[in-house]
Parts: sequence; structure tokens; C-alpha cells
Amino acid sequence: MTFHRLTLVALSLTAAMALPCQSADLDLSLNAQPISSDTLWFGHTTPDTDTTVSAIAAAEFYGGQARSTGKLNKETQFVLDKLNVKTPPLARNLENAKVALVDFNQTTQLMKGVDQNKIQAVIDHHALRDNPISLSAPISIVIKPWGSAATIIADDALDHGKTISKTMAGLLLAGILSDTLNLKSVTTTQRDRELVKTLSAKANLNADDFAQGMFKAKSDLSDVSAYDIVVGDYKNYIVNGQDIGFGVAEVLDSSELLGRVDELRGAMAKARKNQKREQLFFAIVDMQKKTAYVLTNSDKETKTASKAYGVKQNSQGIFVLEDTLSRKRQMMPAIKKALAD
Ligand SMILES: [Mn+2]
Repeated sequence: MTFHRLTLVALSLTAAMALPCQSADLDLSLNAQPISSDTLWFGHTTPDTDTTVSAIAAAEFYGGQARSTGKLNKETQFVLDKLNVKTPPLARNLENAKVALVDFNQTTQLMKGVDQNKIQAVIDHHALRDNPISLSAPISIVIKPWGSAATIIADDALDHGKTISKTMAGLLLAGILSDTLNLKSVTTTQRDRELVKTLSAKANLNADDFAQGMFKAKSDLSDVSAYDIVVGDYKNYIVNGQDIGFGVAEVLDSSELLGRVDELRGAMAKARKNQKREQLFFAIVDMQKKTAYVLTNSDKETKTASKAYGVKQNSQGIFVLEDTLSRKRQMMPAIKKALAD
């Protein structure tokens, strides 16, 4: 060991001794008020797998209780059933509740009724922009550029030597696999890859098989109405003062949904009205072909999409985007840019 290394060890020992209680916990223990048992953890509205499992895991590791933010999609239900985990109760009566957020920071995706001054912590992997929450006091906010919120929680738990049960490892694994589309999305990072290995071993699950089961469950939309498909994995945004909506359906085989395009367009108009949006987009994302099929249903939307994506519509009036899987990194940024100019 070199002298330099010794010095570093000595320094970190001193730091550890000086602050014996500082086991960090995403710095949550450094809060003036640690996470209390009545704090409710939840994610964005229209819950997906990452949002749901991250709320459950955060409550487990940091204290507080997990809540869900709506009806779970088929993929999330598949994960909870497989791991024998109960669906968290629906978040309600939030007016006076202490809350902590996972997987988002935008007010456009926040459950109604939440007093933003009662937010205790945020764990997220999205950019801090487009109407983020606003707070009257500093709190612990952890945002890392990784593939899922579950990655951040798993990393922190391992970092602090916490016991990750088989079930918890399975849940966190599902969050990473879901958001990164089994490490295929451009949002995937090295840390996601490493943690999929670690967690699948802990959970005693084959990651590829687990992901395939999840995606199969999510792709089974034959009994789901066009409206529920459009708003099933859906997010609201404010871009340059305009209210924008963007829904996606990630499926293993796009042919079934491509046969329902007219029906889906009708549902988009209904969703645009219900969500009070100026423009609303919907993409069928073919996970195997790595192709996104973006639908529009108004002249305005078509104009925006054509500027954003720079491709001509196909014979069905669809914008076909090759090598595109991510709303966050690919489809939405292009829309934002088109609306900013
Ligand atoms: Mn996420």
C-alpha cells in the first residue's frame, strides 16, 4: 500500500469516527427530520413498474409507507404476483400527508392534493425541468442519470450494507428491466447492467426470462380499450407554455396495435380533451424491432411531429422512427425542441 493510499484510508477513518451515525441513506439521515413512519412514498400518476417498485423499496429501506398512484398496469401486476407482493394501497387524503417522491419531480405528474411543502425527499432519474416541484425548505433530493429510480435505491442499499431480501431484489430488478427495456434502451447505463447481475443473483431469477415475462404481460392488450392503451403509460408536460401529453405502449409485437390505429386516434382525441392538452401524441413502441410508431390526430400535432422527427408519414399517416425506444431521451426531447423554435 502506498503512502498516498494510507493517507486516504486514515482520512476516511477519521471522517467515519467523527460522524458515527452518518450511514448516509441517500443522505436521508442527514435531514433535520428523518423519514417518519407516517411518510407516504409514491411515484408519478399513471404508475408504471419502476414507480411502483421504487415506492415499495424506498419505504423498506428509509422508513415510511408505500402507496400506489392508480391502477397498476399488466406488467407491474405480473411482477407483484410473481414475487408474491401485495399492491400498495392507493394514495389518498394527501392534503396533510408527509410525502416522499420516487421516479419523478414534475408537478404535472404529482397526485392531486399534495402540499408541496410536505415533501420530505425525492429520488429520481429525470431532468429537473418543466415545472418541477417547489419547496419552502431544503430536503434530500437525489437525482442520478441512471436507467431507473430502482437503480438508485438498489445502489444505495448495497452501498450501505443493507440486507436486500430475495423479494426486494426481484422488485428492484423489475424496475430496472422495465425502464431500460431489459437494458436495450439508450437510457441504460453501466450501473444498470451491473445491478441487473447483482439483483438477479440475489432474487434467484434469470433476468432475460423475467423481462420476457414482464414484456409479454405488458404486450397483451387485446382486452384493453383503445383509450386505456393511450393513457396506460402516459405523461403530461408543459413545453414552452403549452400543455402537451405523450402516451406510449411498449409491446413485443406492434402488428396488433398497428391494426387498431383508427381506434387509437379516436382515443387520442378523447384523452386530449380529458387531460386538457393542446397537443397529445401516442407511440406504439415495438421492443423487438426497436421502432416507435408515433400517431397524431390533429393538424397541429402532425406539424409538430413532422418538425420534431424529420421523417415523412407512412401510408397510414404514422411517423415511423427507427432505433427509437425512449420517450424520455428520444421522442419527447425532439417534441420539446420543435416547440421551442
Ligand atoms: Mn423510472
